[in-house]
Amino acid sequence: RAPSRHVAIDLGASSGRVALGTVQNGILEVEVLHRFPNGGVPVAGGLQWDILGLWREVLHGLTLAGQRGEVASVGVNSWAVDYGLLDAHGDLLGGVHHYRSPRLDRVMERVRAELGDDALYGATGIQFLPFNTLYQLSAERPERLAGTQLLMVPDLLHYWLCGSRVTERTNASTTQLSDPRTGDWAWALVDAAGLPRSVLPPIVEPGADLGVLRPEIAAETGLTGTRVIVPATHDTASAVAAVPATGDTGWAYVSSGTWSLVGVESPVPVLTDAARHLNLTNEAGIGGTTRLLKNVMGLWIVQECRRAWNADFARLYADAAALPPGGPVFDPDDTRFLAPGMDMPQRVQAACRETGQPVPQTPPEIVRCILGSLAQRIADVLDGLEAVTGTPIHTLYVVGGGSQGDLLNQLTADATGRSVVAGPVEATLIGNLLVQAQACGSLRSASIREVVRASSALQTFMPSASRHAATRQTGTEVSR
Ligand code: LFR
Repeated sequence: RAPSRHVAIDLGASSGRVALGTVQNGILEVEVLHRFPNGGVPVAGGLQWDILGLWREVLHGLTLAGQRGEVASVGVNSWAVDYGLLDAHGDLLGGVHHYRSPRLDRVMERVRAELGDDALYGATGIQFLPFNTLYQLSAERPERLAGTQLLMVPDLLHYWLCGSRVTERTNASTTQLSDPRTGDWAWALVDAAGLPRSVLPPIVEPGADLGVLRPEIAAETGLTGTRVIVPATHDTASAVAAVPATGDTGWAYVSSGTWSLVGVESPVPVLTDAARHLNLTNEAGIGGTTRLLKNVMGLWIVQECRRAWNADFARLYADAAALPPGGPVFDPDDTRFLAPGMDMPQRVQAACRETGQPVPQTPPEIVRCILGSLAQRIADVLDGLEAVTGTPIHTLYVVGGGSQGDLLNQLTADATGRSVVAGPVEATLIGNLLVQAQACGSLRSASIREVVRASSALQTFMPSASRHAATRQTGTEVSR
């Protein structure tokens, strides 16, 4: 059977990739054609994305793909919650704000007080994060929303690629404006929030066919006949689609990158009080599944320290790994770590000092403290997920760029007492590509996860003999 070829564009908060995927006989080969940096641009006291710069990189990557021959389809995914506003003619109005922009100070608190947590969570099942699209839209000047239409970042690029204006379901779910039961916008909430309904475009499922590239884009890139097939446009949804697990339950995932998204896949949304109290989110996955998960701050804190230190990180990680276990830990989800800043190392030190622990001094000590704190937080969230779902979790799949970090993987195995299976590193690209391939009929009867397992090298980390690990093992034995 002839190979089928697809292009995935994965925009992450710190870097972007354009990759060519070839599916043949149930195996996916991925070749990254183009990598480029990304990040917030500080402008006039706020923080924005360089959306046109990203678009230029996308076009360059597509041109490289066009040089390789025929491509069946292309699709974009990115981080969640951020959007552009289009006027009636389809022109982008102003910039695209970064979810870490200080413009959102206390907006969530105001909206929560007005609408009530029960109503918000009951309508959407989405965790309260200060940057959700709902709060970003509530912070807009009302006149900016009048007569405009919102497109989430991947939707905006799809529009520029092919002219179609729709929102894809997995990313729409992160807005905190959609209903996890119907997959449509939560209209009563939209009305209650005072947002014009006309701002929200129709929602489509992952795998939807948006049509061929605009003629000028096809000519520019050499991609004639290539269709735009919507992947799971939320990067985390694409990554979760590519978790190499077998079976429906008994496992959890961490999509590890700038954020650590810790969760399970559920056949239905879980909107219980217990889920709300843990601030678990019900984001949409592929095939009508729910990603019941929680945002843990992730490698962002390390990335910002790196920016502040400008250090050799391979050396730093090796020194951090050589430190003895049992150092200080802090709550990485404290909102003090959300905003960018050259003082990130000092914020970590302050969090340790305030809780009466030894203060890490050297960069390796600080890195070790951050990774240990992330691992501990992941362990706590896993316990919460087990309690809410009533299903024991025995294996943790770590996917994404952060799965390359042996130290974090081992610390996670130790803190959680579960075996950690690491890889694939490019889970987001893989999930993106395989949703496109499936929509094009190229996987035949194989499931996406079967193809991932057949195509990826994975590494397992067992918990070392910590007290937690011993308890956990006994607990499993007893429950058997
Ligand atoms: C990860 C991610 C998370 C989302 C955060 C902000 O890249 O998409 O899932 O909560 O970025 O958009």
